[in-house]
Amino acid sequence: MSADDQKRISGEAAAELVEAGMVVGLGTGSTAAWFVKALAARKLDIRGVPTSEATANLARELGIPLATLDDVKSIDLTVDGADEVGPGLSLIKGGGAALLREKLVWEASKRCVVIADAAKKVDHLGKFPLPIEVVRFGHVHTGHRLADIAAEFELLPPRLRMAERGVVVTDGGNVIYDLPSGVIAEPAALGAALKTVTGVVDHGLFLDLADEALLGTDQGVVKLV
Ligand code: ABF
Repeated sequence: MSADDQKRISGEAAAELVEAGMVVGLGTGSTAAWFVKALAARKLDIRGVPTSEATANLARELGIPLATLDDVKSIDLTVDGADEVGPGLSLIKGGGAALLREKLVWEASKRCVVIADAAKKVDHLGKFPLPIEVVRFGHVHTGHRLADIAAEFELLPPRLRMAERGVVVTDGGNVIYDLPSGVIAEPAALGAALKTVTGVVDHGLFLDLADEALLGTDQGVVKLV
């Protein structure tokens, strides 16, 4: 089974968790897109809260009624992808540059389910560079302070995320620095240290936020709790 097939079956399995009347957080990325497509096909009476403009556009195209996060008191269920699924359902997210809206939606949700292909499951976080969302104003100076934090954790300095058209800018108008780590030995300590840096909005460590993961594997969908 291809990675995309694994993403598809995990997204389709998550779509079956949704019930009529729910407010549903809609994740970002290619796995989450499979979930949104499968959810739309069910034509349930739900409201979706998108975690990115890209997901909002997809949901609109597919006819899913949308609400903003501030329109709703809480979210019943959020389904979203991840870059890495580590021990205790610790996650690295943000490869899709949507980590800030994702984390805000996750923290407003009663239940959060991660969907992913099998390769996303790792024994320890860090092979995927950790995305850090940084205010654009003075970001070069913020990047230098992030390099100091990285050195304290014996990690390489972060790199400004670029695309063909130039600097990657998030839906919120911020930039992303990616911290190559290899192994993040102390995710909670690293996350806390990053948040002390003026100019850092948030980072892609999602710790103690996921309630379960649905992994697409060659043997079918495996649930991790
Ligand atoms: C999003 O899903 C991002 O946080 C994460 O980077 C991405 C994973 O992308 P994909 O599902 O395309 O592998 O939530």
